[in-house]
Amino acid sequence: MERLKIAVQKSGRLSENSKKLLEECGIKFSNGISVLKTTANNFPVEVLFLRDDDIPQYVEQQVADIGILGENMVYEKAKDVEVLEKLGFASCRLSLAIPKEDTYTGPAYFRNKKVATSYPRILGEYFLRNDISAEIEEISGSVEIAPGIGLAAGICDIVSSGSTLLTNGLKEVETILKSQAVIISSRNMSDDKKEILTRLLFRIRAVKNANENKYILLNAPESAVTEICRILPGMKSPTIVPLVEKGWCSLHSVVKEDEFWERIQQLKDAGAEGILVIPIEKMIL
Ligand code: PRT
Ligand code: ZN
Repeated sequence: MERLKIAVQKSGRLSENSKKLLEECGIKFSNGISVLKTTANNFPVEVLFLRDDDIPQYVEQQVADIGILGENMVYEKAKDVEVLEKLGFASCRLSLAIPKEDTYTGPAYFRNKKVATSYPRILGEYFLRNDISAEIEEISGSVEIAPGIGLAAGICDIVSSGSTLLTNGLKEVETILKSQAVIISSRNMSDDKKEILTRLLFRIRAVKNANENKYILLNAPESAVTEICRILPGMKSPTIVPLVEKGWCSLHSVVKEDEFWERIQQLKDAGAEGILVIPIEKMIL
């Protein structure tokens, strides 16, 4: 039987979440894990462990059928692959940064200056779009030290908390790309593999929806129900169950994780009490 080959990062920032995602999809891996690949024993997939930089090329060449990696790497490598799904982890941005004591004058600041980066293609396209001629110095690691050692005037690198820039005396001045982990796929796949991929994507979306939402239960006086339903749209609309106490009911719904705190405040203001928030295991829309 054919198996869908999935490329994931061997060791790095994407590894744990990539493996966790597949496990949350109910995929179990046999114990005989070799360093390079492992086979699932309850779903027709095989996982290849690779450096993230190599994943786009391997997917293009169909060594792997799909891959999990950061959008930054997908766009930098610019291989002929398709981006199928955003996964909601490893969020970061690719930004330009300059010494913190310098005054930033807009993208023109970089005109005729040298900028160090591991992302020459994305940066080159950015300068082209902004009609800036600057020199791009490609380096593969520790980009943030380049201005300090006099190698470049500024840098273009991945930023997440910003603390690396801070400790190196740099400030972020432009965001070129926002990135998160995505699934890419080869453009040529057998019908059998496409079918496995469809089943896998169904599971991934259920896991992703569950992670992005919370189940919420609350008590409210009947007079507040209309207002609360407006705040909590739910999957279709909230479920309302009457309480034994007259004039009160319990409302059940789903709330987005990233709107959660804002919604809770609105619910309290509308008269909700006894609010319970529960993680969702899987969510199929
Ligand atoms: O060995 P391999 O080539 O597989 O791994 P790698 O070392 O090239 O990649 P890795 O594991 O560092 O990152 C993999 C992917 O994670 C990246 O391509 C991004 O999509 C994503 N990601 C998310 C990050 C970060 N956050 C991140 N903070 N990648 C790198 N960083 C680095 C950044 O380069 C800088 O040095 O962390 C530093 C900045 O972090 P803050 O928090 O100080 O701003
Ligand atoms: Zn890498």
